[in-house]
Amino acid sequence: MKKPVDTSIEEHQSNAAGRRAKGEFVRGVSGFRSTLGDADFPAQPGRYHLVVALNCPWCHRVTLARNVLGLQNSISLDVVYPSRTGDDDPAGPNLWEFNPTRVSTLTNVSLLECTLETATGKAYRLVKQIYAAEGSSEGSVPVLYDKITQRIVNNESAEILRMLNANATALGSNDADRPDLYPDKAATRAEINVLNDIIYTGINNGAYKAGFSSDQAVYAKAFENYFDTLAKLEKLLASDGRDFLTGNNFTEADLRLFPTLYRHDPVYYLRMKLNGAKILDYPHLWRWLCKVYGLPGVAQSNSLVHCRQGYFGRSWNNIVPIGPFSPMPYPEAYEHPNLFDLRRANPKV
Ligand SMILES: N[C@@H](CCC(=O)N[C@@H](CS)C(=O)NCC(=O)O)C(=O)O
Repeated sequence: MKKPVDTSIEEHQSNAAGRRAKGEFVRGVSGFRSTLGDADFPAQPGRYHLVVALNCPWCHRVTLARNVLGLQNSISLDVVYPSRTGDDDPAGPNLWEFNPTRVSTLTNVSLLECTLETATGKAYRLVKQIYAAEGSSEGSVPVLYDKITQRIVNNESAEILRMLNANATALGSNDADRPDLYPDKAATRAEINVLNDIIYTGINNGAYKAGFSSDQAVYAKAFENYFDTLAKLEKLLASDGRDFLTGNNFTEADLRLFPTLYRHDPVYYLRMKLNGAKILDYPHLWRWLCKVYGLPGVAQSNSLVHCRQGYFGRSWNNIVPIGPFSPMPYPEAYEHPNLFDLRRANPKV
């Protein structure tokens, strides 16, 4: 019997070609789905490696997990340049490239987070070459890579983040205060699973369905679903003023919501045509966003320069919008201790 699709992880692929032909953006399914902690890939400190693009929200899930779980010293990390190769590249367009000297058109200097490829020993220029070494034609990030067997373990962010949490101690985390992102309690897991599903469909992937589909009706439906889901989450946080989506503790559900909301005001509002509202317009989601941004390791897990540089490629003439200015530039806005109260007192601030 065919395994049912877990819609908190990936999209139904039924009639994907037909839907794509009509203009719908349909995310494909990741091909590498091995389990960290199995006999083939035992959890050990120093053995595993992540390849990420900091603008990619799926990669943001795994850099967040690595940081909040205290795995920075036990899992190595390479960062690609946020814009992919152009038509003039000898290997072809739209490929993730390791290029720490490439100059950002936004900052006029190279991006200090970008690295060479350091996992395979071959110093590949392209992520695609890591896949090609295993006979795969995929090219997506994130990639969880085993430096001992020189194999890709997994390239599905939802699974990578769950595996990092489950194996954090064996992987080398000695952070006694780290959160348990998926606590072993049936009721909590059920709550997280429901949230993951609506967040993935309506928000994480929903943003792409809105911004990358070329069919007005598909866009309109995704737009509506995105803002309906935000309204639902705003209500949940407002119900008892809870800090996090499931109550007092930061879990996978919060972690999976964060990359999209972090990008919403500075990037998605414009790029994904999700201009129904800003996160600043939702007092409780804004409070939640600031709270999560302030958790140890979260601010260091990403860079808005990479996000802004990476999203406005060829279809946007490679010109990166300068704003937003109101109420203040990111990321300083997150750090403003009184912003939430200020806005409550005067909604025009
Ligand atoms: N299911 C994957 C999706 C990852 C994904 O779509 N990554 C994009 C960047 S945001 C990518 O690398 N696309 C290029 C490609 O697929 O070749 C996950 O969540 O890990």
